Amino acid sequence: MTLALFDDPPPEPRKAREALGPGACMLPGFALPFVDELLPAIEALTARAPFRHLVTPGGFTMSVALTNCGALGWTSDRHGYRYSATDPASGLPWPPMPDPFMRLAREAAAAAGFSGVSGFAPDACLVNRYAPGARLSLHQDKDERDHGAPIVSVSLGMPATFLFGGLARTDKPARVPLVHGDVVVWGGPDRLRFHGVLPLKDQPHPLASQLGATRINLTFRKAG
Ligand code: MD3
Ligand code: FE
Repeated sequence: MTLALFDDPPPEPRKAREALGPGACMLPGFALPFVDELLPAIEALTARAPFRHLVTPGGFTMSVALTNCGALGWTSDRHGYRYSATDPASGLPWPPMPDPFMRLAREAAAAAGFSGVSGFAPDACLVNRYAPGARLSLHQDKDERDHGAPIVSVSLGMPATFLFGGLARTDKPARVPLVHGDVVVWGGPDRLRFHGVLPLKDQPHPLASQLGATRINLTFRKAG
């Protein structure tokens, strides 16, 4: 039997706020005070708009399952990627953005220095669900109309390794470990950096027990 636990180096002490780039900032544990409100809201919204595995324009089925809430939702099929006001699976509008989602996104953006005129006003929240082995290959988020607004990302459940690349696909990405409750805010000069997620490990003792052997990532965007 292998106990991978003992092979890992000791964890670095975690700061309250850590710059990942000139416009990218990690807020360790920032979402923890919101978790008790986020989990039932995720349950409710996925009852209306269930997780699904989308097909990419290239014909691959994504290993990450996703759904959306808010006025716009990101979707993909053989014809391309786009934001849509309705869920293609039901023809209905996406569920509205739950209140605690919006509060968390706005507070995190403000804590990272993206307060703007009246603060971050996301109109889309993409909800990604990772089972062990699921991954997200390097990509840019550029389907949003306004690249001036930041993106707020919230990690829940099992830990993952985030890949933070450069403005060219070939730039060697940095590895950023993300755990339950971590929030990352990306904007300004870092907004169009390539990024991805390494295949999720099957961690035997997930800290966030209510989510079981899964990781959920919320990304808040101003898409329209
Ligand atoms: C870095 N999701 O859904 S969000 C995605 O963990 C996506 O599910 C990842 O990438 C996940 O598109 C991570 C983090 C993220 C979002 C936008 C970025 C990182 C970014 C834009 C620029 C640079
Ligand atoms: Fe992305």
